[in-house]
Amino acid sequence: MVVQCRVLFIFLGLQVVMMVLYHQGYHHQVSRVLNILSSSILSPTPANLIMKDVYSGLEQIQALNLTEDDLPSCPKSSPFLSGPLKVSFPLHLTMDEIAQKNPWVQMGGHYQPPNCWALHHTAVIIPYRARRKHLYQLLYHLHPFLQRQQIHYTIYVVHQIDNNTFNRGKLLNVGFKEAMKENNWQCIYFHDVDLIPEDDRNVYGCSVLPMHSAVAIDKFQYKLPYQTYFGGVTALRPTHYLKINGFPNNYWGWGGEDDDIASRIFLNKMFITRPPAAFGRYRMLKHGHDKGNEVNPKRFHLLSSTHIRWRRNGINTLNYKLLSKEQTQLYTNFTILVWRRRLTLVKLNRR
Ligand code: UDH
Ligand code: NGS
Repeated sequence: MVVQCRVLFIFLGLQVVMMVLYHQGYHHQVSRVLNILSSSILSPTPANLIMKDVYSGLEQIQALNLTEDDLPSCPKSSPFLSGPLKVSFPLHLTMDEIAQKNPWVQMGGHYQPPNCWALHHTAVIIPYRARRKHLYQLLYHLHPFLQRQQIHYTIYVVHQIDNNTFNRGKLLNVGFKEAMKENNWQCIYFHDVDLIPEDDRNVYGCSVLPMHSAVAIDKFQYKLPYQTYFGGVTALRPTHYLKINGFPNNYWGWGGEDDDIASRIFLNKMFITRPPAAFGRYRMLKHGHDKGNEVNPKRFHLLSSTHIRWRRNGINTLNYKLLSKEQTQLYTNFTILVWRRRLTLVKLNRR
C-alpha cells in the first residue's frame, strides 16, 4: 500500500512538473517526452515482449485419429498465433532445408491443417523474375506463417521468363487465372517476393472488402506512403477481382499498376480495408534496381484514363503463353511468356 502511494505521488508530481514546464513555454520539450513515453507504452512490439520465431510451436501440429468428415472446424482464432515474430534471415537456404522444416507442406506448396477444417482457402500469388534469394527467404517465412493461421493454401509463383520488360499486373492476372483452374479458391493474395510479414495476426483470409495488407513496411518507416497505396501485399475475393476486371495488362516496368487496381476498386464503388498497423508489418528485403523493370514513363498517362479503359483491359483481355506448370516441394511454378501485343509478334516473325 505504501509503495502504491509512493508511485501515485511520483506520477502526480511528474504531471505537475510537465504542466509547469508547458506553461513556461517548453512546449516542444514536453511533447517530445510525452511522445517517447507514449510510443514506448503503446508500441506494437514492446521491448519486454518475447518475440517468437515463426517456426516455434509448429511441432505441435498433429493429425487427429479421425476421418476427414469427422474433423472439427478450425477455431476462429488459431491457437498457434503469437503476435509479433522475430524475423531473421538464414544464409544459404535451400529448398530441401525449407521443405524439411515444413513436413506438412505437400508438393506444389499446398497445405491443409491436418487436424481441422480450415476457415480460409487462400491462393498466394507471387510475381517473379530473377529473385531466387528473395523467393527462398519468403518461402522460409511464409509457409510457417500461414500454418500458424491454420489456413488451407497453395503458393503459386508466376515466372516471367522472356526478356520483355517486367509486367507485374499481367503476371498477377495469369496467377489468378491459373490458380482458379486448380481450385475454387475463396481468397487470392497478391504477394511481392521481397515482403516478409512480421506479425501472424495479419491473417491471410479475405474479408468482405478488398484488403491491403502491407500497411506498415520498414522501408516506409512503418507508415503508409500515401493514403490510397495498394501495393506490396493485397487480397481480393475472386468475385471482386472479376468485377473490377483484375489488373491492367499494359503497365510495362515499374510503377502504377497497383494504383490502377486501387482506382478500379473505387470506380466499382468498393473500399479498401486494412489490418491494424501493428499487425500489417513487413520487412522489405534489400535489392538493387532490377534489370528489365525500369520506371515506366507512361504510368501517369495510363492512370489518367483508368476510368475509360478498365472494362477493356484486364483479365478479360489477357494473353500469354504458359510454357510449363511445375510442382516443386514448396510452390507451384507457372513459367510464362508475356506477349507485348503485335509488336513482339512482328519482331519475332521477322527474325
Ligand atoms: N519482381 C521480380 N523481378 C523483377 C522485378 C519485379 O520478381 O525483376 C517482382 C517481385 O515480386 C517484386 C515485385 O515484382 O517484389 C514488385 O517489384 P518492384 O520493382 O515494383 O517493387 P520493389 O518493391 O522495388 O521490389 C522497388 C524498387 C524501387 C524503384 C524506385 C523507383 N522510383
Ligand atoms: C508510387 C507508385 C506505386 C508504387 C509506390 C511505392 O509512386 O506504383 O510508389 O513504390 N505509383 C506511381 O508511380 C504512379 S516502392 O517504393 O515500393 O517501389 O507501388
